[in-house]
Amino acid sequence: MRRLFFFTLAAAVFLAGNAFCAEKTPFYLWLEPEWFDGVSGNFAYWPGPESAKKALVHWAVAGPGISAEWSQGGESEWNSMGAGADETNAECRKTINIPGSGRYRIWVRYVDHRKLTEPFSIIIEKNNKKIIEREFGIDDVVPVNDEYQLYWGFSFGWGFVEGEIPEGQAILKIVINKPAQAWRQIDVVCITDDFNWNPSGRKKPDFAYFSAFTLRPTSTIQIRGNAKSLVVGSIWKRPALAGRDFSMWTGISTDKNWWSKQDISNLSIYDVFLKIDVEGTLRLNSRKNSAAERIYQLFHGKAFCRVFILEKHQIYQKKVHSGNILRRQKLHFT
Ligand SMILES: [Ca+2]
Repeated sequence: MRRLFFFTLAAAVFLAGNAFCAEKTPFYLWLEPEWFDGVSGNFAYWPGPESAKKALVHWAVAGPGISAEWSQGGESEWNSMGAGADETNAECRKTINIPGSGRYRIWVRYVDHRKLTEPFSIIIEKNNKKIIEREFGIDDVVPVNDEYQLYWGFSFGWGFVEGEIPEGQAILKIVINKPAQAWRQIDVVCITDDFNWNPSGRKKPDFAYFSAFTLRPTSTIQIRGNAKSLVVGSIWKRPALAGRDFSMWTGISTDKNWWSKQDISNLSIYDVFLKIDVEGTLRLNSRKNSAAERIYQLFHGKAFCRVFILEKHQIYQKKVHSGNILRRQKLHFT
């Protein structure tokens, strides 16, 4: 179940050509060896010396790393694979597809122990014949006085081997056939025909479209266009509604008989409010004033924030502090 946490079996990065680049598009095949056939179980060096030496006769999933790995940016796709220092017989493999015959560089990211060996071999086979083979872990790929080497005694580093590979299927193997002075731990293999690419940490190669970011226009006018035909304010001004920039719609009385009796040309908004003051509060409290004056007083009173809540075509007057307004879900205005 642990493998459910891994993102991919192997990440193959095929970069398509683009219209802006006349050069051949590089090929990168990024592989996570912890998913290769022949890798099983778990390996960890951090429980102690015995754990770091133990031989299992196979590669095992290592990680996720703890402080040492995380301080170096972590392992690609969360995990790596490992084998103990006493291991002498372990092999894992992956079938790969090479897009065209030619020369390729096979990069491998692995743990390089300071002043200790960690031998393993990268092998490419075609039709059961070895066409590329190189042993890693004898020579250093990280300077012995690298900061991580000095702090942890080991660190991830990249090494590579080059060779001719025919188009089509081939087998990539990672093999241990001898003991080491320290455990073996491998994170990534990347096969590429881009000899200018230098890996850094667990960072994958850039996608081809990234190269478009460096393009610069030959003419500023062509890119920016021409705004001479634009009139400032002509396209972002909101259309008026009933002659206003903003209006709040609200339900009012639907009493047909009442509306039929009204002189619409002289009807004020205050008269409408008064009509639908179903609780009669306005009439009870303000009999000495005109409807307009009563509504004005109501709206502009300082002691309370008065809120009308519309519900089923009726308006109820409430005396509430302004802080309570948002607790009422009905439409309101002050
Ligand atoms: Ca990995």
